[in-house]
Amino acid sequence: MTGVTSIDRAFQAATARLKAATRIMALTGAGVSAESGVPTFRGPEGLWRQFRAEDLATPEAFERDPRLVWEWYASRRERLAPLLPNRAHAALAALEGRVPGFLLATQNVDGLHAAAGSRALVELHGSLWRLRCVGECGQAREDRRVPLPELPPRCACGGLLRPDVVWFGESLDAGAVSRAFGAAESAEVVLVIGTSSLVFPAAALPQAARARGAFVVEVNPEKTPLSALADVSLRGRAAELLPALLEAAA
Ligand code: BJW
Ligand code: ZN
Repeated sequence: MTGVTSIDRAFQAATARLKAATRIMALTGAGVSAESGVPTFRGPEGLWRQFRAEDLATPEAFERDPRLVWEWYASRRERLAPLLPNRAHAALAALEGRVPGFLLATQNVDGLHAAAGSRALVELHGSLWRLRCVGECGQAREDRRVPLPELPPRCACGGLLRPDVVWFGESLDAGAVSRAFGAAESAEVVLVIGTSSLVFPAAALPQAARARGAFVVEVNPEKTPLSALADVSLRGRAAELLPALLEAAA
């Protein structure tokens, strides 16, 4: 069969908008790191199939059993340590160099966007590579040791250290939220890549942008709650689709 398919048309519409835009925001989720070997949360192979979120990713779980929570986070750090950014991370880092008003807001805690060279970056849910003291001093600092010397790890002040990530029921960093919503308020195009669009407030970013007329492009192999709202939903894997899209828009 010849002729232009609706997939081609969607791809071309997204390309044209991206080419013309001077303010672009990208929102990423676990799917952008899937092709680097990082497991997603939801879905058939997802982390929440093996573990209950409320047993491990809540402040109550940490209070109840810090060692159990730390065993899970330590095993994720070990699995993550040798993994590398993929072509989707690289394409987003390159886009930052071409677009003056660019911001990448990620829900990921894996550090792979920074490893790919992204600097206009907001890590909405924190980082697996930073530990924060829940004791007196309250300090957070980068710690890339794998394995950690003791579980649960302790701060120099004697307090327990926790992963500096955002658990369910916890507030996101106010500065991170305000930068991300600021970008969503002014972006002409919003790219939403590899997220199930279920977790708030991150899922509200493209909604807010769309409400004031931004063009929303979703890249995801599966349908999500955002699909009905997005101007274009490109069905496919981030590491294949995103470089092609951003190269066509260069
Ligand atoms: C591919 C692919 C490939 C696969 N290429 N794609 C409003 C309404 C309803 C509820 C709430 C609301 N506001 C707040 C809430 C409560 C809650 C919430 O949203 N709950 C919903 C689940 C209902 N939110 C919160 O609690 C947040 N805090 C907050 O709002 O504070 C204020 C407040 C306080 C008290 C009470 C009320 C409000 C905090 C949320 C923190 C989320 N934390 C986690 C864990 C981080 C640490 C860790 O890693 O352990 O963050 S949960 C987990 O989900 C993680 C992720 O960042 C987040 C999002 O997941 P993501 O990235 O979308 O991954 P998946 O697996 O869901 O999806 C992967 C996608 O990739 C899929 O679509 C695949 O198809 C796709 N894919 N291969 C492209 N190759
Ligand atoms: Zn301390």
